[in-house]
Amino acid sequence: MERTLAILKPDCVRQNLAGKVIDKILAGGFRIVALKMVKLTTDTAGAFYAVHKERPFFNDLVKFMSSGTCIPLVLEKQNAVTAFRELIGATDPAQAVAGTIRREFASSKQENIVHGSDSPENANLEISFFFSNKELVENN
Ligand code: FUP
Repeated sequence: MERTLAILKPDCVRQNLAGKVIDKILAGGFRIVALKMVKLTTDTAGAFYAVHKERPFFNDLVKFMSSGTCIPLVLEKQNAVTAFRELIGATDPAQAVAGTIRREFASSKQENIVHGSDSPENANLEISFFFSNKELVENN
């Protein structure tokens, strides 16, 4: 079964929206394989988003992602990567389809509540960024 990495971002946790977002994830048919709370350092956040290093928004993004608690989750479903990106909606909440998590809860392109991997290859890299194999619960 395909897996993807989600991160509930600091804006989600600060606004006490984690429960509501997890409800939507479960209602969308995803199984949670792993979940933890982390406070990223600027170095760790920068490493996670290294692909965006040259982008103008990189420094602000790193500052935001290290500004509070994040909740990374490993999710499992058929076509999990694509299905999860459909559930969360476009990067810019104003462009996100009605009913998506970002459309419902996000306030800006930066503070957009949730991350979702963009390919199965990146999902595997991002899962191992946060979780060891023994933290993935196979039979829950
Ligand atoms: P997404 O795959 O939808 O999370 O979006 P991207 O990979 O393009 O961007 C990663 C993160 O960079 C976004 F979640 C938020 C941030 N970002 C900005 O802050 N400003 C932008 O214009 C684009 C992205």
